[in-house]
Amino acid sequence: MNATERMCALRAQIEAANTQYYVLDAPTLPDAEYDRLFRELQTLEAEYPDLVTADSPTQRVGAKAARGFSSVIHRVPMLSLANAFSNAEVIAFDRRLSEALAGARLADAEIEYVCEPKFDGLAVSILYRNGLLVQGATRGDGETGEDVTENLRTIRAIPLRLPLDNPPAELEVRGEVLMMRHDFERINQEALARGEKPFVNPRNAAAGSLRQLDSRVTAARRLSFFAYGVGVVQGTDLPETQAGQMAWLASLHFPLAHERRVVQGVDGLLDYFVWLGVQRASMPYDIDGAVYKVNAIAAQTVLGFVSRAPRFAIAHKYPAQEELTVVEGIDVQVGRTGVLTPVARLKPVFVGGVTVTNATLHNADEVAKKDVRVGDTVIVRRAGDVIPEVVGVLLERRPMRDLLEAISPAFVMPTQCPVCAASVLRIEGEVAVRCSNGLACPAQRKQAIRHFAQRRAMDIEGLGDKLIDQLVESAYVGTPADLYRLDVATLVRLDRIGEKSAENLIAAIAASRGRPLSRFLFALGIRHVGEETAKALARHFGSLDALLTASIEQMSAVVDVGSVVAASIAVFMVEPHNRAVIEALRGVWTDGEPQARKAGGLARKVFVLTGTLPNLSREEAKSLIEAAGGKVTGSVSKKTDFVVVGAEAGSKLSKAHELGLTVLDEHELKRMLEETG
Ligand code: 5U1
Repeated sequence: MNATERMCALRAQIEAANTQYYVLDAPTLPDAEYDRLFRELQTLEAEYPDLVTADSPTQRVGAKAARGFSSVIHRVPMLSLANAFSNAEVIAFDRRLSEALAGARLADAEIEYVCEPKFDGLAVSILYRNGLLVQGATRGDGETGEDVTENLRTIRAIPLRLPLDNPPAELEVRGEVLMMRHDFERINQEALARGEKPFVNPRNAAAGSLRQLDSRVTAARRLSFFAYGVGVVQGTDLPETQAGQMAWLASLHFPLAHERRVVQGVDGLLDYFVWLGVQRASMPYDIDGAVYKVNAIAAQTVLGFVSRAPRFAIAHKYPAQEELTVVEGIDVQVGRTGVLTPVARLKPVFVGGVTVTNATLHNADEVAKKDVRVGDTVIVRRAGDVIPEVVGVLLERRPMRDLLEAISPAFVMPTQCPVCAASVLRIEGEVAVRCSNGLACPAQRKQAIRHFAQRRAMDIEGLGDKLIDQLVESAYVGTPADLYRLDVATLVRLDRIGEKSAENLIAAIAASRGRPLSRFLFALGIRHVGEETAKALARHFGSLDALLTASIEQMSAVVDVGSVVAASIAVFMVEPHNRAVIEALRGVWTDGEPQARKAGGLARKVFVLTGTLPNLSREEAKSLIEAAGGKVTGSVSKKTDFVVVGAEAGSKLSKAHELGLTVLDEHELKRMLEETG
């Protein structure tokens, strides 16, 4: 192979790896191998500069800094979308369209729509001439944007050349540039390590990164891209549906949201909105709603545009997840393990669908870094079910600094527990500080009971926070074991507890007897023992007594349990107070772990999920498999029993074929679950 051939092969191999990694979510090359190929190509190109091509992966990062961005006029304007903030507005949208299309004899039944996430990023346009990426631009005001070609070229998810033998003379692909949450965390950590101010959210980070004059900086930020449409097209015919056009873009190696769906009618839209809302928290990037588009392009053409927005599409927005409010105080809360957490008391603000009055400030270092003071205007964020947090301070809104220094000095972590006044310890190597009083501290006691009773642990219905506070403060309950000694006569002595509620609570406590060992182990609140670890321990040891007599080595041998977890369990179990509580709780848990409903069914079968299943989310499929006794892992190996595939399955499917594994689709999985159930 001569140098030209080798360079050509390397380029193809590197771009294929980029597509696998960034577009198909299915990496094929280890990072070290990718870097080795990349360096080999760089060396060859340095030796033969005349053979460097514009679409070479080495050319994604321009070496020199630009002076400024020139303007790009959008030949097809980049429109914005009308917004719907309620179901009623979506229903009105569908009705408007149905009437307009019925008039044009294009719809007599329900309208077919394409639904996709509304990315919380920046809209861009990418122009390919004869298959080569020649220009990239921001949306700007929709008519004129900025030329960010060099920066867009650094995004590895964007093809530099279209994989077509006869590419169209011109193709403009539109979509959104965004930053994945994990990349956001990483660049913020790097910024903090350099003593710089972190970005407030992934969208700001993506915007700041895309508008860098030096594309090397953009490259280091690792932006992502998702396509959602086309602009100028010359020299090819496009499919006649929106979904068809999207599938065509996917075949050209453009990344598309996995959460795309085709639905029927307004019910389909509203169901999709709820479904996407559930996916939202576990998606790797931020979205702020769903976008609905009429699927048939002929119908889109008939519907046309109204002012600056297409009439055939709408963005259905989730309630805002970030809002501004004022800090009214900084309290310190004591958690289950005694950790002291500063919490901002806020002027109530509606964010992410709920009224927020408190937001975590994490720890003293975070408060110092963000320099949050009483009286400050702050950005509060609530993502999914996550505890609201203070993202940052709007320093420009801070009252005069000197004045503030006098009335609201910088926050200092107390040296005594704010609840029991015991001394506070800072553990070596940890940012957190802890109350030294253990379960003698009422705050820790309350949290331990809360943890024990929660739905995922012993699931004691009706034992809410207020009641736990009352029970602990009245000294009726000091440990979880005391719950099982309560009676109606004792409960009715508490304020605001009637006979009926007391009876219900006693019944709920009784109903929690007999929960499986895994739930009980999780309920004990041993450090580092989460639900999955508790399940693994229960499966392995079968009984609590077997675990109590196990050595650290025997515990470490359990999958999912390392030496740190094993040591933590051992420390918990030798503590006399903990042993006494466990002894007092005998009879409350049931040894053994529920297995697959039919012996030999899916028990211990190992599944891998890949691609998007038509009706089940990954989480749903995982819990169904686990409920039937199976296990879901992330990578395909000889130990895998079944690979469940959906749309756009990547290299895991090829690997399954290579290893001769059994491949199932969603339908077959459901049948298997039914048969073993
Ligand atoms: N996901 C998505 N976002 N977004 C924004 N699709 C989409 N489509 C758009 C815009 C402005 O416009 C087309 C409907 C023209």
